[in-house]
Amino acid sequence: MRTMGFGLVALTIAALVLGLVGCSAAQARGVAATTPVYIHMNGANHFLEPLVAVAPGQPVVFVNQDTGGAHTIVGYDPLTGAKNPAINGLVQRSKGAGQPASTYTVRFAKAGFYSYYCSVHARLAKTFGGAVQPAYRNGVGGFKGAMAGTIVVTSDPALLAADPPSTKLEELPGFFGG
Ligand SMILES: [Cu+2]
Repeated sequence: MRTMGFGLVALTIAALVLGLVGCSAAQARGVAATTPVYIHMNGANHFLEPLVAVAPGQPVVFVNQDTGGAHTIVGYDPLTGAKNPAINGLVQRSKGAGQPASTYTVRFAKAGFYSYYCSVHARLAKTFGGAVQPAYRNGVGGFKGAMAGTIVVTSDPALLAADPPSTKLEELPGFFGG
């Protein structure tokens, strides 16, 4: 009787441990995979979180805080330069603090690397073979880098835990600009 009781407890513990191991890092931190990860844009003409990791199905929300103009989010394959229709967004300019920001939400079912750029503030420059790299677009204000980023879709808890601290939809004063 005692032995059986112990066996039951051991089984329960094993099931709990296995259950925990099966959780994503987001779940382990108490954040569901349905909790969005945010990528913001402002007058610097940059994606402020250019590299994020999300679980399959987890929403990625692009938020435009730029009072100066619209931005696009265009997916592409760095090896071929082909467009990736899985990412194709347009976010209008913001009217400023306290006003709703324009957003674009995207989700990915499959693990992988998803590259994107803003076709208004960056261009795809040819490198070797058919490969391309986002490059600065001359005459564009803001930082002198290419407005581009990558979303890593993964179930790897270490990558998910390395995500930048998630921000929120409404933004802090001073983040607006155009
Ligand atoms: Cu842009």
